[in-house]
Amino acid sequence: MAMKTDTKYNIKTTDRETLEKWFRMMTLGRLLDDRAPNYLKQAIGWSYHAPYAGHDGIQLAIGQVFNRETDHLFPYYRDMLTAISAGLTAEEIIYNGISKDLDVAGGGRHMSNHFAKPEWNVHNVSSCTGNHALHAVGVARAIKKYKTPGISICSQGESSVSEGYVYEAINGASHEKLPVLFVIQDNGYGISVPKKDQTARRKVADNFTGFKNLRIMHCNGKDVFDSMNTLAEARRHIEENEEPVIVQANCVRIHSHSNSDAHELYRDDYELNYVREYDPLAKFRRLLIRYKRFTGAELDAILEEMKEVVKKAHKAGMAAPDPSPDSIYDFVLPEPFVPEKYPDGTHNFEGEPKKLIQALNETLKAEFRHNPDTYIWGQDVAYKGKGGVFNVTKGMQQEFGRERVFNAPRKSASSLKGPNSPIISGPRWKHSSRPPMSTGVQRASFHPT
Ligand SMILES: Cc1ncc(C[n+]2csc(CCOP(=O)(O)OP(=O)(O)O)c2C)c(N)n1
Ligand SMILES: [Mg+2]
Repeated sequence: MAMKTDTKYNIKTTDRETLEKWFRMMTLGRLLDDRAPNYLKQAIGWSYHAPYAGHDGIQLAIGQVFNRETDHLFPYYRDMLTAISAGLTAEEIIYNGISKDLDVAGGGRHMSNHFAKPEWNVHNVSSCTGNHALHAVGVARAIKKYKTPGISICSQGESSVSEGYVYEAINGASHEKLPVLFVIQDNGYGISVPKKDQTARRKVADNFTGFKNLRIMHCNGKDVFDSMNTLAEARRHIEENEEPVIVQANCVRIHSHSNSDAHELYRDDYELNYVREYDPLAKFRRLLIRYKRFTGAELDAILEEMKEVVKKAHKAGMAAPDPSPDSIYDFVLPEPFVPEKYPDGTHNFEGEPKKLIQALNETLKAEFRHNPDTYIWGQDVAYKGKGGVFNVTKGMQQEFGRERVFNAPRKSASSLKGPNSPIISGPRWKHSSRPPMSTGVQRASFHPT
């Protein structure tokens, strides 16, 4: 399964400029990752921090393959380096960590360590592990339906793959051949639960080997080059073969799960030592020196430079304003729709009384005629003339075609997630640079840019 054809990046031939760029980002990331717990200790903020150390190779690679002009990225709470590699600055990471108004993810509203930049389609995701797999698939459906370039990238830990909705997401992506890159960062644990207690296979991605239209690849997520080559090949495969790919990246978790966990309680000294020995940043540094691409002194100079960047960002973070208390209700609910025809919401239409089902059916059809960006799908909505258990969608597939009205697998979670649909504003969230609303029924507004 894991055919790798692209060995573009390696320590001998990758240009020096690229290597330096990677080392800078990896160094910056680790300085911030190591510093984040201090903010909580000093009661400044960053109440939740899940350190990424040990996932460095794969996270660097996710950010590097992500193209902010065309793609959509759904990172998870451990993805600090992914966010930096995608382009977020040290200031942006700190504003997010200590919930400042300038936080680009959501103006300080989201739980800390949830990195996003909606302006670039680096999306805000829920804290429910793996839930964003559905959203990534929904956006990929929009990319495919609207024939826009780009892919959707979903990143998550290995234990969250056992969630039912992740099955729905992968099943949907493979069934509809959607351009999704699922990256599973396997650090061997879901908090304190080892993966042998999560699923029968050692590599959870292999649970999906029977799926059609799906390529599964494995890589060493601790190794920058293997991660870069695997994700580059995965991206090529998605674009050329028009089907999803799962990449399972083998990582280690050097620290505790988060700042509310103490891994000494369930990991012995032997294990704590060996995960530190696998430190991907230390390995990358050793390689750069051993192959004479950089001297130790040059790398130390970069480290000092990055320390200055972090110091400056820290100062900016401490001086930045908190969100104004008046803004507490902003972006919680969309502005109410005020209809032009009946502004107070009551109509004065006189006519023959109709059955509710007929009225729903006619309303849906009227909206579908009015707005070509409307879609409906789900279990039983499209079969011949039936149109659902109560015939609400009767006649719609015949009138609007299979592209807009179609049956879907039995998947309750994904049907209920608003953004799991082309009913989404993207690649640029249209309404605001803040988190998008997630309502079940909206007008579609997918705006290729
Ligand atoms: C739906 C849901 N259940 C449980 C949790 C609590 N929780 C937070 S992280 C986590 C473990 C996730 O492990 P994994 O997916 O392997 O990612 P890792 O943290 O190891 O990177 C759990 C159970 C949650 N956030 N959401
Ligand atoms: Mg894990």
